[in-house]
Amino acid sequence: MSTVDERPTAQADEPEEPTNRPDSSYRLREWLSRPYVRHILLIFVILTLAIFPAAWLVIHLMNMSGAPASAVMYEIERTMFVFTIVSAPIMAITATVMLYSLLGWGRVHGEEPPMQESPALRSNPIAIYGWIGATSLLAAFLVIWGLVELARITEFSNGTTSANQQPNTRKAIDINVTGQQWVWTFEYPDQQKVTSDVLVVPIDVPLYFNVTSKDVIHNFWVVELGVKIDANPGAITNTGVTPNKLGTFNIRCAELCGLHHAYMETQIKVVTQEQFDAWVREMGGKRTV
Ligand SMILES: [Cu+2]
Repeated sequence: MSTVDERPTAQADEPEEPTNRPDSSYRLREWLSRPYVRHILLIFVILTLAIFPAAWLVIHLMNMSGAPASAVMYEIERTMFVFTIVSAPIMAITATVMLYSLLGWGRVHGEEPPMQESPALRSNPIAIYGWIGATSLLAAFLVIWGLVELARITEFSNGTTSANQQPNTRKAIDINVTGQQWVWTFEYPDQQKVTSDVLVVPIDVPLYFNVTSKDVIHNFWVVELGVKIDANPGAITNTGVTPNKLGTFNIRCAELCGLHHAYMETQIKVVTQEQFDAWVREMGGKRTV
């Protein structure tokens, strides 16, 4: 009898105190009205907004040498940008809580006593289901986007079909890529086996790479075109790309392969079909079909 009488009295006397009532919206409003929550939210919004230009700047700096120079690289960059943007709020809230815990928590403001403990979230359904729901949606989005992009990139890189079996209207050019400590060599089997240490290719024509190594494992990386595949001794790996931008771009080795790994680099020159034909003739091969 006495407990029943006391409860409403206690509520009337201390309306500010969170009660045991299962009223989530009241608890949420009460939580949002606390000064430290407002500070945390402010830092969170500022950090989230700061990540957007940072993501743009990273891609801009990456592209100073001319990327994207193929549809594959365009898709890769778009994925990096979208993933950065959608995960920015999660990154920001983690950094905010860390920063506030390190720097702001337990500070004494004037006469206020320091806070003894953090607020409990475990009995707040809005916080619990909101967090589970938001992170599940985010994870599902990343998985679906990733699978769709993977399929598109596989298609743009000519999949796993060799050049002479491609359904493309324009015939692909086969290029045999050989890595060895510490140079790249390119052979054009259909252009009378012209061999070069610089990759010269015509624009808008699909390329099909047969990649191997003479010694250790290397990695054939055509930076601005978004091509990266292992070069293994005794095996051939295949990938392809269609360059869609004229210019000179970078080829590097992306697998630590010994003393001069860092200097194992050359260039890809994307030229017009006429320039390519002239180059092949100059190198001693015949005109491409
Ligand atoms: Cu290497």
